[in-house]
Amino acid sequence: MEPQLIAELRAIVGASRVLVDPRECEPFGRDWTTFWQARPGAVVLPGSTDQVQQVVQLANRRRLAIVPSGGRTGLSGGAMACNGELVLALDRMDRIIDVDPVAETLTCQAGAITRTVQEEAARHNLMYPVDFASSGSSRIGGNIATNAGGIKVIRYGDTRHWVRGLKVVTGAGEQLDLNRGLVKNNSGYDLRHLFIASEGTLGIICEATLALTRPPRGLGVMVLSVADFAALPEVLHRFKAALTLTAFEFFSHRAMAAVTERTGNGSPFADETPFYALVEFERGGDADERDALAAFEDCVADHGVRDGVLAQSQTQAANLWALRENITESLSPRAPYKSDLSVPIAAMPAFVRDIEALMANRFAGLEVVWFGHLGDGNIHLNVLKPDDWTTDRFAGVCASLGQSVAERVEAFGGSISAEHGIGLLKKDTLHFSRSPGEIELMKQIKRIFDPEGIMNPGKIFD
Ligand code: 2HG
Ligand code: ZN
Repeated sequence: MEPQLIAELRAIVGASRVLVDPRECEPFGRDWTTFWQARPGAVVLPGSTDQVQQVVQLANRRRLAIVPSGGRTGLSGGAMACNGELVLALDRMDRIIDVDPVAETLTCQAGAITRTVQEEAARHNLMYPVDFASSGSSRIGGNIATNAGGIKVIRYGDTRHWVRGLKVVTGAGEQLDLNRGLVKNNSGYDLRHLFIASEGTLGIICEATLALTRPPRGLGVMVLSVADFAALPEVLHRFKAALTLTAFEFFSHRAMAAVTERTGNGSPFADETPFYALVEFERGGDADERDALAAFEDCVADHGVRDGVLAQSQTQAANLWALRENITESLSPRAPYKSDLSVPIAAMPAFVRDIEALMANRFAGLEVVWFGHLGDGNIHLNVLKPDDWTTDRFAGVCASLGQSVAERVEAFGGSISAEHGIGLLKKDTLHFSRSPGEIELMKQIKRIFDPEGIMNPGKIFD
């Protein structure tokens, strides 16, 4: 990047807040994906919304592409800077600004770590309920920019449900204060929602006001072993009818084996079954536990459940959750191709059968690991890279696999991205989930907020 530009950036944020050494910059220019090489031109670390605005205004004058960067835990390449872009990293803007216990809201800078927000809410006997395995490193701005989902969506919805207000700097360099934390505001278009899931293509989220809720009095956790995936929708139905569920997750035996191999903790079951379900429910008292056991017995009698474990302590509950939450990390050494799909819940068994047939016919030899959020109709398809394949060879095959899977998703009435976003990974298959008219409107909206096209170019669409 030219020295004059670096000098101008340094004049805005301070000399030490602009990185230019490629080795120092590289980690800021990538996320958790493995298919692309990060090559950022420089990294800028602003400390305030005003500094963000000045950087964006400078980038407009110089036609400089910006990649916004939060916790860099994304799985679709939305935060990859591969073409000498300026990475605008929110790492320093991580302050909790205010908690309002009456309105039950928390206001923070966009770089606040998800877990810090959850802990701050808990200090006020409140809860920020959006949660996922990467909560310890993901940041609120990135969660909002991707409308992150996670493990509690069945009960609490995704990030969008919890955003009461946003302070943003648009791609044109204007500061906007969107919805100002209000519950009720029917004064025209709600621009806040355009920024949620915009993946950094419209501007930069600098501050957020999040709604909080009251935590449940207690939680129960069970893991069930299941002979056949096809049984799971009915098992979900039975448990939903009996209890207030806060999670209903599933994973295949292959997924659990990856975790038990990695952590050294054994399976809770003596006998292996192809699939397992983790059920978490609100537990106000013993009656809820009795209802859970009755639902379990019902499912053993009629719905293909073979065995079950009910946590008797918080430690046991955490150990059962670890079987699910450690899957991504346990698979990471195999650099998997990931697809986060959704289809209607009732169609999930037929969809899984269909994709298994596709894999057997056209991609034989590639190993598939299934897991996900059954209660949300959200399946995570992970395909492991064979050890002796190069990343390029694997990426090529996965591009073709991605097209075939997206065709099947469309046929089943689903979405090619349930929670990770489009980024670089899915932009070639966006048209399987969105109509040409919708894509054209999205492009027009981008041009309004970002007339010079400097904000995260090439993400979501070209
Ligand atoms: C999860 O549900 C995350 O654990 C990651 O969305 C999914 O690694 C994945 O494919
Ligand atoms: Zn997920």
